[in-house]
Amino acid sequence: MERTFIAIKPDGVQRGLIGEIVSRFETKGFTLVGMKFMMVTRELAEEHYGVHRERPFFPGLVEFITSAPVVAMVWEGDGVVASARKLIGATNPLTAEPGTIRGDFGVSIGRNIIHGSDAIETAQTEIALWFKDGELANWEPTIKPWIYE
Ligand code: IDP
Ligand code: MG
Repeated sequence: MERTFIAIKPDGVQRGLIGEIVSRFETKGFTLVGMKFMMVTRELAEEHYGVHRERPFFPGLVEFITSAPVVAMVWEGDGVVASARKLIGATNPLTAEPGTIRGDFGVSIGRNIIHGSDAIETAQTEIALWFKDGELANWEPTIKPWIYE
């Protein structure tokens, strides 16, 4: 089944939003298959955000993402990659719709609380970057028939 990589960024952790954010994915009906609370190394940050290496905000972004713990997660479900992006909302929290995580909790593009993979292929790359195989659980929630027809 489809999987995506989600990370609660240092601002989300510092602001005490871990439970709230995890709850949104759980209550939506997605399945948590991997989770770790960790400091991000500069090397991992630069690799993860490699596509933005030439952008002016890149040095600040790497500083920010390595400045406090993050919660790295893998969530599973039908259409989870695109759906998670919708739950997260637009990159700039000021223009993100109310009801989305960024729309409800943020005001600044450089403090937008959460990361989510932008495509199925990106998700596969990011999951492999952040997690080893043995860190992911292959399991089926017993509630599944009440979530999927
Ligand atoms: P996304 O997280 O919605 O996919 P991207 O455009 O891929 O957004 O940018 C990656 C991350 O880089 C953003 O989530 C945000 O943390 C940071 N970022 C993007 N644009 C800016 C900016 O103009 N100033 C500061 N940080 C930015
Ligand atoms: Mg992106």
